[in-house]
Amino acid sequence: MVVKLQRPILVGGLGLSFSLWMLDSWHDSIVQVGEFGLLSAIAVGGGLWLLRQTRPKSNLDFLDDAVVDRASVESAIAKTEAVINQLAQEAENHTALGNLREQVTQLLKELDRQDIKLAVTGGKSVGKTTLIQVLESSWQQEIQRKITYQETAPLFIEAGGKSDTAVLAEVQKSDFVLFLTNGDLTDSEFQTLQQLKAANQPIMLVFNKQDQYLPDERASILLSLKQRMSGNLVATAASPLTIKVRKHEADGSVQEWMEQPAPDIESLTQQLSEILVQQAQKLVWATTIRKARLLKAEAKNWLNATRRDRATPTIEQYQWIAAAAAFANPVPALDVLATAAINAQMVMDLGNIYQQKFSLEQAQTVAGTMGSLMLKLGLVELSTKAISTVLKSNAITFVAGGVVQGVSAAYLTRVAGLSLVEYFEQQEIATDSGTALNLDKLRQTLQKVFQQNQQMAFLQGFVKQGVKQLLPEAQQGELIAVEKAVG
Ligand SMILES: Nc1nc2c(ncn2[C@@H]2O[C@H](COP(=O)(O)OP(=O)(O)O)[C@@H](O)[C@H]2O)c(=O)[nH]1
Ligand SMILES: [Mg+2]
Repeated sequence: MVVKLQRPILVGGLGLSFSLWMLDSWHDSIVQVGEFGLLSAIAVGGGLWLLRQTRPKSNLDFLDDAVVDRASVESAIAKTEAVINQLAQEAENHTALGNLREQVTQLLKELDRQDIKLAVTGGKSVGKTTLIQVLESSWQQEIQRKITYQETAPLFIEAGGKSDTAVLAEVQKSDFVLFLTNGDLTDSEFQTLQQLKAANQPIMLVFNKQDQYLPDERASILLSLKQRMSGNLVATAASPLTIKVRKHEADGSVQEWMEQPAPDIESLTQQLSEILVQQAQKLVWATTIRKARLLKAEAKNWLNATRRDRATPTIEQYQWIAAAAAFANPVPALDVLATAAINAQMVMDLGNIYQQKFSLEQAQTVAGTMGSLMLKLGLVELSTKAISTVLKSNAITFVAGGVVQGVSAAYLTRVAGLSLVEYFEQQEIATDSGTALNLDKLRQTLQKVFQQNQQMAFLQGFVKQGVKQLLPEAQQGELIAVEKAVG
């Protein structure tokens, strides 16, 4: 391999110019040492100096900004416990309780965990295994903490294996993540990095196999990585390619031999050491907070499932009450329909299930608000039309008097009820007794739930069910006869 040192066509900051100047001036003195020496000089010059610049923007900053101390971890664990206790209160013998409680006990122990968990992730064959081996055998870190390495399953593999989501969830349980790439970031790499950052995961982007590039390519990749990843970034060569070394003897003869360059991981170990010396304790606490939040989400899922089991029959009950009312009095204008469809009592009942207590007056306000939102969003008109269409296509127009209104009222009640349930599910558990509605969120939820329940297949089933509820047996018999005749 012949390395030709060219001045990279890069415009960088002062640091970069300085590193180029250093390379130039080192060039003369190093050249006799042979290409291997030169390679390391390039690594030092092109890598280290470039990277120095990125250091102040470390994405460990959040550890400084946010309060990460023992008290904040304890408070996160307490919040998780509160959700678990709530579940125990609402579903005494829930099968998940034992496991959830066990995990809380583990979390409390984590507060004083000494060893550091380092996850190494990235695509297939980026050098994860190799890097771990090199780090284990050669990194003498200054703090007396045991470091356990964990190589994840490879990311970005289309078929088979672990899903990226599963890998990312697992990675969040480690204290620090080394994310390996072998060149400029692909879209999926970039997105994954963003996700990890969004999850407050301390991370370092490692450009491994940098030996595979010529110095100017290497520098431009680093620059591009630096622009896309504002934070920790280092370049390494965990297992550099063997290179041919040529030595000119005094007698004019030339000797050549192959040499295995030593791994180049110094900038990585230097930065890692610095981070660990300053932040090890905070890293462990931050991990514990992340784990507490994951556990809280798990407990909340169980709680929401339990509550939904109780909410569903409630919604169904009010749905048919609304249907009967609108059927019996089938002259309502659209707005009356919307308002009548959302029974304040249903709001109260659902609120009770979700520990959001409303007075009757508050519940009436919520019902009214939802009614006018549904009108404004055009849901009332849309659903009435869709339901008429379904009824017509089933050749049952002759019973139309009141049926459209009845089924529409039932349908809108259902959408309102499911929206409320979904809205309540997103609320924090207990503590906040605030019943002020977040209108924006409610609007979004309504639209989403409406769309989910608008599929033709669902509507057809729903209309049939509605007709069954509203019409006496005899008429239904006729209906079926008509359907059969037509179909
Ligand atoms: N040229 C070069 N090859 C490397 C480097 N690091 C790892 N490799 C090679 O890349 C291949 C895949 O490495 P491995 O550690 O198994 O990747 P993993 O799938 O991410 O665990 C192996 O052949 C390694 O020798 C490096 O820095 N430079
Ligand atoms: Mg591997």
